[in-house]
Amino acid sequence: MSDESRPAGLSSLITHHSSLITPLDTIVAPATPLGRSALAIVRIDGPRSAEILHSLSGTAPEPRIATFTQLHTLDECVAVRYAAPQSFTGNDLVELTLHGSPLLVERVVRAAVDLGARLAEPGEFTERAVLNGKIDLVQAESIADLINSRTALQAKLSLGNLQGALSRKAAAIRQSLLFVISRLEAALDFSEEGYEFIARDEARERIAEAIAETHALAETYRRGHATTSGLTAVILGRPNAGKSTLLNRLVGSDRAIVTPIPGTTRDIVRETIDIGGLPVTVADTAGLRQSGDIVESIGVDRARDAARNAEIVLYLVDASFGLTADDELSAFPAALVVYTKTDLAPAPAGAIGISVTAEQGIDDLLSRLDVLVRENFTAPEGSLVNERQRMAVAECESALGAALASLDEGHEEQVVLVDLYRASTALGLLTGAITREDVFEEIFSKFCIGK
Ligand SMILES: Nc1nc2c(ncn2[C@@H]2O[C@H](COP(=O)(O)OP(=O)(O)OP(=O)(O)O)[C@@H](O)[C@H]2O)c(=O)[nH]1
Ligand SMILES: [Mg+2]
Repeated sequence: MSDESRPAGLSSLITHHSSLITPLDTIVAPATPLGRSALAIVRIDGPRSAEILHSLSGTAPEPRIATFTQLHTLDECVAVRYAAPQSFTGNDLVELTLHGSPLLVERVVRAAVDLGARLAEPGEFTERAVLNGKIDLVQAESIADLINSRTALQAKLSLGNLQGALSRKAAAIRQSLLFVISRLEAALDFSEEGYEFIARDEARERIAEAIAETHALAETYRRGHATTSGLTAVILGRPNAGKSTLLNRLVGSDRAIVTPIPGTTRDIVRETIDIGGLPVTVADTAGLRQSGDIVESIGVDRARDAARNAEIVLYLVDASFGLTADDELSAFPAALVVYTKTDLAPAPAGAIGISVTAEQGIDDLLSRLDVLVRENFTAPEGSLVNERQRMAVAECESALGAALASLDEGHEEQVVLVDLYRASTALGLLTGAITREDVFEEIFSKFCIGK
């Protein structure tokens, strides 16, 4: 293995990752879904990629020059060669754009394997980019989120984090901790001379500031997670309130069965729509009532469970009957109450009323939902989006709290330093500046092959 092909960048910090123990091998995978399409891309990454391209085509294109060439595997292609470290992965990388036939793609991949490449694991190209310091772990996660995004707002948040919005916040906090750490360390080293490198008050102030920033970051998780994962809105109400009719109207098709018979819906019927820029899974449920019918009563239990776990509950009430003693609104105090069938009877003054039959109040309901989602769930730039990120920031916050307490109690530098290192390590784990193999496996196993 040549020295150039060894992952550089953060490699000195990486202790456990297996690809550093064994020499870097060359990997190959289709980067586009296997199916018939206009074009398909095959990627080859690693020290032997250019050599494999040469064996496949007889050509050795200049780096970054798209070169049309004949392949001996039964196709022609446009080959682009990237020379390390100027590639997505930071390694020598080749991308072949073929005609979009699964057969042709398979032949190229197999030929590359015959020439010494190995089939890539899911996310392995991105993992290599992280190991080479081209992107950090948060950015790598954002690539997966960007690929999976279903609304423009989700894409915007993911792109912001891919471009470093969250990483920069974490790095800034870590930087200011390292400032305090280095000065407390210096004070330890020169303690006999009686030097003071940072006043306790200044250390205290900087740690308190870092706590405030870490706390603000932790607070972004609820919205960040809601934005990337989407929301659930459950339609609840007594039998015949018009729940299934509303679901069908919202999704624009006859998704759920509607009849005049109370107790029509049993299983939960779910459909995802875009509300306020986020994917919202709307769930139609069984009408709430005591029922001797075992199937129906299971459905009613499921309805209550779903509503308890939902971000949004729409509680439907037939305007002709109004709220009754059998309604369960008190169990869902945050629910949005919607009076239905206003073509037959008016909704109480000030209440939200709709009639699907007469197409009344639907636009108003939709715009209220839109505002509800935008005000409560859409994430600001640089938000935390997943549990891994949330835990790292929570660990940092708690370590900083401990460091501050030690300072206030007048403990020695060593004691304060232990917690400051813990906080800084947590931020390092967040961005991948410090890596752990199990974390890597967990993240990259969820990627597509070829990414
Ligand atoms: N006039 C009128 N009838 C409606 C309206 N919405 C629903 N209905 C009627 O009310 C009856 C019950 O509607 P569904 O949508 O099945 O009610 P549901 O709440 O899903 O009922 P369950 O599944 O039994 O809990 C049907 O006959 C619908 O056509 C409306 O806006 N106006
Ligand atoms: Mg129904």
